[in-house]
Amino acid sequence: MAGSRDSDDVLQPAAGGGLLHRRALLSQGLILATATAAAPAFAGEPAVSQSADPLDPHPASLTTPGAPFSPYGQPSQHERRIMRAVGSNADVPGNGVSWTPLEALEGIITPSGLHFERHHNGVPAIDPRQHRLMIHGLVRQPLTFSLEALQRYPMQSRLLFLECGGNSNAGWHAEPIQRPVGSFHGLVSCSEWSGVPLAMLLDEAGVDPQAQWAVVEGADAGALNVSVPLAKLREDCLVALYQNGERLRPEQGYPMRLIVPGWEGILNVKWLRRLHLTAEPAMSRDETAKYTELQPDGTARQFTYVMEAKSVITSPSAMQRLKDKGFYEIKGLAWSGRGRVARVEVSADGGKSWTDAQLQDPVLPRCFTRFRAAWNWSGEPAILKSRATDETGYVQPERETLVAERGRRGYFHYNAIVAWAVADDGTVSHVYA
Ligand SMILES: Nc1nc2c(c(=O)[nH]1)N[C@H]1C(S)=C(S)[C@@H](COP(=O)(O)O)O[C@H]1N2
Ligand SMILES: [Mo]
Repeated sequence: MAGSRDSDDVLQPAAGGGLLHRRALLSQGLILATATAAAPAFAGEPAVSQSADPLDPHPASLTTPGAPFSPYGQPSQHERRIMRAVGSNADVPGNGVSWTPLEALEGIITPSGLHFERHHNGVPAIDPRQHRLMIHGLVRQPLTFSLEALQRYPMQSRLLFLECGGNSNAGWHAEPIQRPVGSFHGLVSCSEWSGVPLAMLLDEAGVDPQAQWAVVEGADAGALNVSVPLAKLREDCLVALYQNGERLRPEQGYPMRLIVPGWEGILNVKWLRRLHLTAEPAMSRDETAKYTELQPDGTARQFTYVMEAKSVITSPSAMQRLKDKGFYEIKGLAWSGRGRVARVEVSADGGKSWTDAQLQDPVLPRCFTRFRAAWNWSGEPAILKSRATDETGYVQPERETLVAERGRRGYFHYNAIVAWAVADDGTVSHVYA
C-alpha cells in the first residue's frame, strides 16, 4: 500500500486495530491492486490457486457445447459443500435442527434450500388437496379454508428474518464454542414470505370481543401448538403460502405456515392447521415446560416473544483463516424483532474503540440488514466485534451484561455481542472478551 499517493487518503483510520474510514470501501480497487488481499478460508483448506491465467486462450468452455436446459436449477457442482449442518436428536426421530451456513452466504436473502430447520417431529407429508385450515373457537362462524380458497385472497409479500428462540444458545456455555458462525448463530434465516394477511381471515370468521388469544396448531406428529396474542395476529401476521417466490418448501411448512414477524420461531407454526380463538392462553408444553427460562431470582420468563436486536460478523469469523495481512471487508448481518436496524458499530480492538459500519440498502423492519466495514489487518492479534442498535434505541448487550441480567441457566434469547479473535497466524476463533 505504501508508495501510492492516493492510498494515504483512503487509509485514514476510523478506529483502533486497523478499522478504516468507510471511504476505503469505495476504493477497493486501489487498495487491492497494491496489497495481496485474500478471502478467508477454512483452516486446513488449501490456498486458492493463483496460477489460473485469466487470458488463457483455450478454456474448454469456449469450444464445447454447454449443458442442456434443466427444469429446475441447482447450485453449481462446485458449491456442493455449502450445506446446512444438521444436529438431530438421536432419541426422538425427526426432532432436531439444521443450521444456515451464514459464513458462506452474501446479501440478505437465505436461499430456500439453506433455510434453517427446526422440527419437533419431522417433516410431515401433506397432500395439499386434502389440507385444510380451520379458524374456530370464539368466533361468530367457524371457517375452514382449502389451499385453493386461500389462493384467491389478496396477498402480501414481506422480507422477514425468522429466528429460533434457541438460536446462539451455545453463548450461555462456560467456554466459547468453536464452530463456524452458521453452526452457532445460524438458527436464523431471511426470506420473502407471501401469503394472506390473517386479519382478513379473522374478520371473515367474526372475532368475539372476549377472544384475546389463538391457540395455533400444526399438522405434524404431536400437533405442535402454541398460544399467540390476538392483537399480534391482527397486526401483521400472514398465512404464508410462498417463500422466495415459490411455494413453501416442505421443511418450511408446506403448504401453509403462520408468519409472526419479529417474534420467536416457535410461534411461526408450520403445516398450519388450526387457530382456536380463546380468552386465555392454552399453557401448552411449548410455552411452559419449553421456551420459558429460569432467571437468577428463581422466577421464569414466559411469553418472551420479541427477538431483540442482534448482529454477528460473518466474515472473518470463527474457523476461518486470514491468509495475509492487508485489506479485508468485515461483513455481517444485523436484525431486530422490534423494527429496523438503526446502526451497527464494529470494533477491531475488542471493544475499546468502535466505528459505524455501512448499512447496505435495503434496511427493512424485522429483516436481515447487511453491514460492511473496511479493515486493514496489521498481522497483529485483533478482536473483532459488532454491536447493533435498533430504531427503538435498544443496544445489543455485551455478554457480561446479558449474563448478569439473566444468569447462566438460560437457554433461549441469547443476543449478546459476539467476539472473534484473530491470531497472528490469521486463525479466527470465538472468544468471550
Ligand atoms: N408445526 C410445527 N411448527 C413449527 C415447529 C414444529 O416443529 N412444528 N417448529 C417451530 C420452531 S421451534 C421454529 S424455530 C420454527 C422453525 O422454522 P423453520 O424450520 O422453517 O426454520 O418453526 C416453528 N414451527
Ligand atoms: Mo425454535
